[in-house]
Amino acid sequence: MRQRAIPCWQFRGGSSKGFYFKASDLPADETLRNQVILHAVSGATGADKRQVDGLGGAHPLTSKVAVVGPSTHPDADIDYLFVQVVVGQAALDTSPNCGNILSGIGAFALETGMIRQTGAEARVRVHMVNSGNLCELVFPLIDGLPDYEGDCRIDGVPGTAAPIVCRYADLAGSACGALLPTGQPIDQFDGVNVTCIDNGMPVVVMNAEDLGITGYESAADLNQDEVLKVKVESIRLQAGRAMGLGDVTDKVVPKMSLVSRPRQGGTLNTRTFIPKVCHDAIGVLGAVSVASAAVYEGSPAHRVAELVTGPSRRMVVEHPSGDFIVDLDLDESTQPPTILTAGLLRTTRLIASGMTYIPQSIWPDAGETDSPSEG
Ligand code: NQM
Repeated sequence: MRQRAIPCWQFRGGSSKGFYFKASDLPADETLRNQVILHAVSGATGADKRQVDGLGGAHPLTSKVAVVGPSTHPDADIDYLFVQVVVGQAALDTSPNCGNILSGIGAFALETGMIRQTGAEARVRVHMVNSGNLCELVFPLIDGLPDYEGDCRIDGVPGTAAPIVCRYADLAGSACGALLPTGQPIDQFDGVNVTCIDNGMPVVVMNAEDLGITGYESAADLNQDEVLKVKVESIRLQAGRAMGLGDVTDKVVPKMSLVSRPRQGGTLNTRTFIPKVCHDAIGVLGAVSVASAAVYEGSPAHRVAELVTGPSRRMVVEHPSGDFIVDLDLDESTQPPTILTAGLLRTTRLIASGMTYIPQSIWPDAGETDSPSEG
């Protein structure tokens, strides 16, 4: 039987890479849409960790999807649903946001004509459907299309590109409903003090030394440390329930961040499991959540952090391949301070556009297909 063609764009978004679809090119029914995405990215069965039969790159950071549609929010220009295709598990997770894939949404919306802007600078307000939060993306334009070239360098990405300023408002409780989903800044699981926090991404923050490591090991070494991974997963399953996320066995949240003193002049140092693989850097909103955890006195992150004071705080989150700058604006009239906005820089690039193909047995095509074998 012939295959069905679906328009698809590939962008690098920040330090991730993903497949961007128009919502109108996918089934409206959510269950069928998920089957289509799983097949497109992971191939038949969806459970092959090499994803050899699909588009995915066999790693959580290259197994990501954006579904983009007209805005359903009065203060946004465009809707963005993030879908994490779980590598090797025939599962999708829409509980988290992804700030990296988000950084390509403005470019995608302009490239596909979903929105139009003029002038030297685009300002695209994105509604993150996963959580209901908003983010404004500001980036250079040429003749109404994104200017990708520039001199902004971000860790985890070779070369330089045009900067995308990402301004997030109101991230607290994105997936868990509250910034501190357990109601307090310190909890204990398996005898380890942790902060369960969700400022854009549910993360469990703990001191590396409490888990028996220094926190300066390479990501590759930590990925080989089976004893550590068992300890981290045990805490994750308990923390996930305590954060109201239920059984997180097959979910990609909460992420697990092991923090230690900074070594490169930053605020604090991190090694972050997303959630079973140690990130070579750190996720965007993961970094915002870890930086936010450091605001709480006595918390594991606060204990190791070199903090600046004042209502506008630059937090430099060190990670295995460099550092990530998060600018937090705080209202210090409350105790503890309230985190108002988070700002950061990303870059993006359109890599490819075309058709991806899925079997008609999954989603039958009413008419002719575009299968190239026809030609
Ligand atoms: O935290 C990794 C990434 C991410 C997610 C992850 C992200 C974010 O590096 O907003 O960007 O935590 O799975 O893309």
